[in-house]
Amino acid sequence: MSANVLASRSAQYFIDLEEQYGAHNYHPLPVVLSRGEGAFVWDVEENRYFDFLSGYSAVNQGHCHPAIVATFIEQARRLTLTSRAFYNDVLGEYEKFMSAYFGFDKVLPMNTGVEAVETAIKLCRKWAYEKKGIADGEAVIIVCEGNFHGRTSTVISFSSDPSARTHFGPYAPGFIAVPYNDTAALAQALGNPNVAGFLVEPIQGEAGVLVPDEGYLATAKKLCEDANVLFIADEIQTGLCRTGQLLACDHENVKPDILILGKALSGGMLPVSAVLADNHIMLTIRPGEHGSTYGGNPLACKTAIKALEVLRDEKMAENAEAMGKLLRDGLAALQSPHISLIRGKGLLNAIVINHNDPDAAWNLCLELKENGLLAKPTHGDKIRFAPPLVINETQVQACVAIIKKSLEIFDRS
Ligand code: IF1
Repeated sequence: MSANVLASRSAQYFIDLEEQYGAHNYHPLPVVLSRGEGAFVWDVEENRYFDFLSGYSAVNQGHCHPAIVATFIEQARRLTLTSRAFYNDVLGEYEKFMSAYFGFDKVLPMNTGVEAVETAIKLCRKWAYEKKGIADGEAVIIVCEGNFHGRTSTVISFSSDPSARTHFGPYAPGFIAVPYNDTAALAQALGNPNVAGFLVEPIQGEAGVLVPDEGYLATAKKLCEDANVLFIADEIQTGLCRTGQLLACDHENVKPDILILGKALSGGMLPVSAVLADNHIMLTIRPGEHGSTYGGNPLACKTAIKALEVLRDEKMAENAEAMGKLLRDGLAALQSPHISLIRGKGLLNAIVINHNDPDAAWNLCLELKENGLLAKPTHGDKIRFAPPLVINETQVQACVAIIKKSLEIFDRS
């Protein structure tokens, strides 16, 4: 093989291209992926890795799930986009399927997760002015400290993470933050008559997989009901079987007033998100008041139906529950002095590294990569462990062994 062809296939060749021609808005692990299947990805040198990030929980169904890919290809050859200026023979079927699958009267289809969050904010405000009777422009939405709901200017306005908001002002008004997992603080904030909604992640992902106390969601929902405030669940990362139930809210039998979905809604094929609500909320938005070019396109809708059927038919919530417990038990059994905390629900887990070296988590991820497992630190000392929900018992045990071996780097220094 000629030298220039060999060079073109080296990892460094691809890394250099991104360095020169791409915005530097990420700091990726030094690995160049070229293929994915199930719980695995392969780099350009054909090294195989367990994927413990799953596209930030967008490939819950496993990489390139054959049934989802086949559906995508079939629809891509038939009709991909009509715009909402016209009807088509897919959107209505999708909306009916989503309504029955999640138990809401209606769905508003969008594309990225943050677009769905923005849509939920607009819907909540509309309901507040036209149904609750809050004075126009005065609606307030309660959010939690440590939240992550996306990266648009409105959404980072209520972020508490300096890296997400510094020098992106001026910030949108109309939001107040309360400590996460604190129902007393929420109750106090709900005393404000202009509160329209409470936007919450059932588990805070980016903050390092913070699992709230048992009963937090149910108590918060009750407090919102009593205050005539909409409970808005951002299940973009925690939903779609990731935590061992269809939705993380299902662990407490909480039905949100507004449900926000994204990521794995398409099985990692393309951006598909959705906002679900019952008629008394959803119908406050009328024709021409909200929309999107690709929102609800036939390709997205067909793909999402299949992605949801796969989650159900392959019992991925049950597997996430069982494999998550196996993973956490396996990590606990290591009794590693380098792990100060193991937490999570289903297959949304994280470990907290017990080291004062600020690069410890990053260095461990580099070692994990060398040993065949890809993971990435979040907020310094935490490493998220979130493999695709198709991972099996043998694979979980192999991953625990990889993690055990990789932790030995801390015994060398
Ligand atoms: C990045 C985090 C995860 C989300 C929740 C809305 C969105 C996300 C709960 C917006 C997106 C992604 C975004 C990606 C990294 C990743 C992430 F680290 F940023 F926070 F998963 F934890 N609500 N999360 O987690 O959805 O618009 O991206 O489709 O921005 O670096 P999106």
